[in-house]
Amino acid sequence: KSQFQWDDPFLLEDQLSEDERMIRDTARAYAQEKLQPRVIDAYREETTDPSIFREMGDLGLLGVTVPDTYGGVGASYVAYGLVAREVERVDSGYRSMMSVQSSLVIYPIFAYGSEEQKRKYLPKLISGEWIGCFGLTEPDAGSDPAGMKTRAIKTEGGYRLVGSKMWISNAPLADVFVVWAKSEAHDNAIRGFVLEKGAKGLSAPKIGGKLSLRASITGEIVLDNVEVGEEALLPNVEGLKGPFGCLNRARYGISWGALGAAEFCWHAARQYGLDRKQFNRPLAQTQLFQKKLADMQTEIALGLQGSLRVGRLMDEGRMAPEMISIVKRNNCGKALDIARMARDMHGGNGISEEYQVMRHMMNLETVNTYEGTHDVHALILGRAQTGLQAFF
Ligand code: TGC
Ligand code: FAD
Repeated sequence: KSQFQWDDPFLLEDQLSEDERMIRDTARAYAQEKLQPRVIDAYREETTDPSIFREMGDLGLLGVTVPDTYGGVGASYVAYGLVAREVERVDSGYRSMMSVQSSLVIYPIFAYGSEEQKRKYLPKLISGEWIGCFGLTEPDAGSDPAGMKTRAIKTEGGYRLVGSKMWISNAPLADVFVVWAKSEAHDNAIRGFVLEKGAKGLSAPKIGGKLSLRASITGEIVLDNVEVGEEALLPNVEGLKGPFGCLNRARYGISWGALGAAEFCWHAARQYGLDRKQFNRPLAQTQLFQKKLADMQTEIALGLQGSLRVGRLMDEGRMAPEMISIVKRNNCGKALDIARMARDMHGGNGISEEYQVMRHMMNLETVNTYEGTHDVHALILGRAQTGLQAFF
């Protein structure tokens, strides 16, 4: 009979390649040694340290799936997921910074950009020298990005961008802005544009007062008649499949990341239950406590296997976006339930920043909402199995 490993029930470790384990170990060491010591203060003070991008870049943790021609390491999507899990074990905000840079900025330039755009932007984004952001959501267009109002108006030799984007991760720090707009010159189809900090009319004010994801800066993007040349257009994609192609990758990474946060909360609740005694016995020796730990272990183990399977299918080129909706929706929802449960299992201490479970719980509210809310992914899956559109 094989030994049961409580913290790796299905022996996920055995299912990883040597290279994947190596990248995962690098991410884990970085996250624990460099991110963990600063996260409590960063969250309390609502500050984002931009040097994190450079640190991640130096270790090869940005754009890991991009080939080395452009500075990446050509790793698998499973490796990308493992990086997300390790970074989010510390904080969802730090994983957000990484996944926007990798999946929402580096990926569209790699997949849809011209050779000049790739050579100009990718090496500096992958090294973390430049910080990127992705502007899709608008004040009046969140779940329904087709309703965006931002316009690209044709000018002689380029475009004039007018509009605004809302809730944009990294925006106030960004050097490179991937922005989606309806282009009059292309029958009003949605097109991607790469803008640079300092362009006249471009600004990115910080959104303050967030009670979630406080270690990751979020802003607006204001496009007040920003003039760009033809070379700013991403030439190789048109329509919503452009931004969705990026979101597929980011949502997949989030499915791993959310479980990293959940694992932190599970392990913390278990340890707390072993250490704390009430009624003359450890809390962990009560039936209710053990039932909660069993639920956490089960959901995390199943969720990780789901993400691993989707990652392998992505690496084989057999991914359908609905697969990603299943793991994004399930793993975020379950992680949020687990964090709330862990908060409760810590009693009064659970609300203290020192124990960290409440920070994860607050973060996961955002993670469950962005990149397609829990309910929007249910509608994507409902449509895929009934053939009936229930969005409108
Ligand atoms: P629909 O008619 O379904 O599709 C329009 C076109 O897009 C194509 N498409 C996809 N292509 C690739 N991958 C996917 N996942 C795709 N989903 C759709 C589709 O084939 C079609 O192409 P074509 O060529 O026929 O035109 O579009 P709809 O308007 O009905 O959309 C419905 C819905 C709800 C599925 C969609 O709009 C949606 O997913 N809404 C959620 C919005 C969202 O996820 N926003 C994320 C913003 S970015 C963000 O949150 C970053 S946070 C990052 C961080 O900090 O970590
Ligand atoms: P809405 O779409 O208004 O939804 C509100 C509620 O209505 C939700 O519960 C939703 O599920 C429900 N709902 C919507 N439509 C339906 C329907 N048809 N049927 C039933 N229920 C429905 N966006 C970017 O482009 N780039 C970023 O970098 C980025 N970073 C973010 C960072 C943070 C911290 C946050 C909070 C958001 C970020 N977003 C970003 C935006 C995010 O993707 C949106 O908030 C999300 O897609 C939801 O859109 P919304 O906020 O407009 O909510």
